[in-house]
Amino acid sequence: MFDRALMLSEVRAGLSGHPRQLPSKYFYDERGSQLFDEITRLPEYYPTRAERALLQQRAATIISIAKPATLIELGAGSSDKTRLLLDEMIRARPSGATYIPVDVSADFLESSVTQLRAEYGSLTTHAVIADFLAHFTLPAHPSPALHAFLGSTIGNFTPEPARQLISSVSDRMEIGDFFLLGVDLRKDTIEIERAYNDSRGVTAQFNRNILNVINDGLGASFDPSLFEHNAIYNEREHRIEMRLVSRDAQNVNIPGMGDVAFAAGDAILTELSYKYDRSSATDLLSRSGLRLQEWFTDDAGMFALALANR
Ligand code: AVJ
Repeated sequence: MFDRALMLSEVRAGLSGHPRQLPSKYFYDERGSQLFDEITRLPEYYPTRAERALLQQRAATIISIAKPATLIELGAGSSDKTRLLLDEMIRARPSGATYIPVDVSADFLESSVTQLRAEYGSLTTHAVIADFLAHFTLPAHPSPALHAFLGSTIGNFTPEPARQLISSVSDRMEIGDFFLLGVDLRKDTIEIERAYNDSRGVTAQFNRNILNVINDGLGASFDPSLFEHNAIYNEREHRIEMRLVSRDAQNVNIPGMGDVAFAAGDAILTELSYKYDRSSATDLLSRSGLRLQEWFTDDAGMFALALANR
């Protein structure tokens, strides 16, 4: 599933640095994707529900502004919320629309594309198996296109990598194309922290699963039960910081790297999840060569969809 040599070099670099960290992409093996799916249905985890409600409310407006012939979705996953956009696209263009999901997981992509083809008779689909962080070329497609990056996945990126990612989208955009970005909003710390510390402990399992993924990929000897889940909101940086904290002193063997020693209380940073407001989102877009055209939020101010163009 993950490239072994790349994983070793990233794990080696991540665990040798200060602070120790692991790349968040390693949450998502099959079990991790299942656990994330479970997270999206937790009462405390509001972002997925808030974004779906916003799309339900605003899809028609977004489509009437962008008038897309093609929808290009980065990190498409199960394309679940995407249906709300596809429905409106097809309503506006009964003669046919094109959907290009871009995702690293070939299995996931193939099954969701097969499903969509069965559901939408007039839809042309081109699955692109690629890491949206890497350089990839889009297949030829009808213009204009709506490029979508939903789910507040941008929240995982610190400012400079976030700018680079959105800039690479901007570079692929043609005149007349639009970009739709889903961001989680800054709000009461208690409410944000609750979303990452659910009462059933699903987020804790999701967090610890990254150690199973490293064990499977590298033959490492992590015992996930010896690490405690920790998620706090850093108000100054406007981000959730998720860590795994060693309960005791312990050694972990990582073939190709050797023994890594943890003292009780030593932490591994596993995820950052940045929260935005209109001004910081506008700034991110403009530093990436894009102009905010519309800013849609729900009444409770939980989540936002930013619509931008060049
Ligand atoms: C998939 C990155 C949007 O940051 O909220 C959920 C992942 N981590 N609970 C997020 C996540 C812990 C999620 N993103």
